[in-house]
Amino acid sequence: MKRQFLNLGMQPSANAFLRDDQLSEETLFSLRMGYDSKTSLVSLMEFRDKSSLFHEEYVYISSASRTMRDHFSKAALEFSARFDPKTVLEIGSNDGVFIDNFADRNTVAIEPCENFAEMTRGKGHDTISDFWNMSTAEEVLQRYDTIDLVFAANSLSHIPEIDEAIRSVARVLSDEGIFIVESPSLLNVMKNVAYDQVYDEHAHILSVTALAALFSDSDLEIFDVENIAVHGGSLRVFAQKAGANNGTPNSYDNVASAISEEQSYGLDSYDAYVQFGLDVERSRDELSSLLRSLKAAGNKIVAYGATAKSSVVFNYCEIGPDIIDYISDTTPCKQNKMSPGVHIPVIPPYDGGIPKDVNYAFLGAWNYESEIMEKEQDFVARGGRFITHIPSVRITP
Ligand code: DWN
Ligand code: SAH
Repeated sequence: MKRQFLNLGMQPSANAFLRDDQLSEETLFSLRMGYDSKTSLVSLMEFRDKSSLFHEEYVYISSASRTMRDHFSKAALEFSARFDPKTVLEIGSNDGVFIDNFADRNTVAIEPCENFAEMTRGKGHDTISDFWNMSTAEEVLQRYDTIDLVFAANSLSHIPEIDEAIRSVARVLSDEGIFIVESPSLLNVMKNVAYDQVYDEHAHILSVTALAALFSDSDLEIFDVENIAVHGGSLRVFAQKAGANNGTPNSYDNVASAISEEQSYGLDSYDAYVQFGLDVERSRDELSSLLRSLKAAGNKIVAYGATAKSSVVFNYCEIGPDIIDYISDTTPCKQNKMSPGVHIPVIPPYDGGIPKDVNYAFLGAWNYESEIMEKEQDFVARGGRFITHIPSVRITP
């Protein structure tokens, strides 16, 4: 049974950027997260209907940042060298940023959003435009005997029926096949008070502890874990069929130490989540008062990156266009729309970077802080400053 520990109030869908004629149709829902002590899984108290979130107008483009393009091409090289898979299947392939690196192999892309599915199909990848579940797995098995490598980056956490999704992976995996999951780590979310990873698309926030139990129900086992920097600190978990032989003594040590680190932090007890809830309220109060006092002192404040995360922050902290003039974002289909809930205008970035009249830019895309700092050196050089709430509310540099 899930026990609630976080209530982020009434929130819009985090990626539902609105045209003017859609403003009156917007609906809000209660965004709450809970912890299930039986499964160790942290999940939304109520799941949203997945076809209302992932459809042909879905706006998040994985290739939008250099950081993620580089991350996925490096990952593909590493996996090829380490496992040499003949068949690669990706769950939540988006615009193909990962799977495109496997042009020389048999590839299957699973992507429910038709706008993105068309892109991978167009590049020659066998693409199934549907949600990953047992029936999609059976569809795959009509075309391939088995799959050597299944990759799910920032997608397994999006699937309410996560147990069926994992069972479906076990169904297609070859005997020595590998299942690699990347996902923001619950431990880092809690350490960094990154409550903005909690929104309608994220049905769960994953830990090694919870994954180990879920995998074991499908006769899979984790044989390695890496901590990776993307999305504010993510896990990369490697699983195989129980008894397969892909691990090394060192890799099994990584698994044991990741689980013991999570337990030392208290991820297996409700108390740690209660503390997280209090940390979140403090973060909200600090950010809200910082932004309001800077604005009252006559500063011009904008936001950088119309992320799903920033939708959560602005709605939870009640920060609207009276404080933030606009959000700039490179994604064409978010531009010239209003941000969900609080309705801050989203505009394309200005040529030449953040304009001279801006004093502060809130980092909606705080997970790309170094990429953004590099691009916006002129802003910083003339005294402009960024604001972020991660890992604590601060002005930088
Ligand atoms: O899990 C998810 C992750 C992978 O992506 C999805 N549920 C939704 C989405 O979450 P997000 O919107 O918080 O993701 P990002 O990757 O933090 O989004 C970055 C946004 O910032 C993009 O819209 C592009 C934009 N951006 C920009 O305008 N200028 C990014 C950079 C680096 C920039 O310089
Ligand atoms: N893997 C990419 C995209 C992450 S965004 C990356 O890491 O950048 C989440 C993606 O998962 C979206 O493209 C979404 O359409 C997809 N997705 C959501 N639910 C899914 C499901 N049940 N099965 C397969 N893909 C899903």
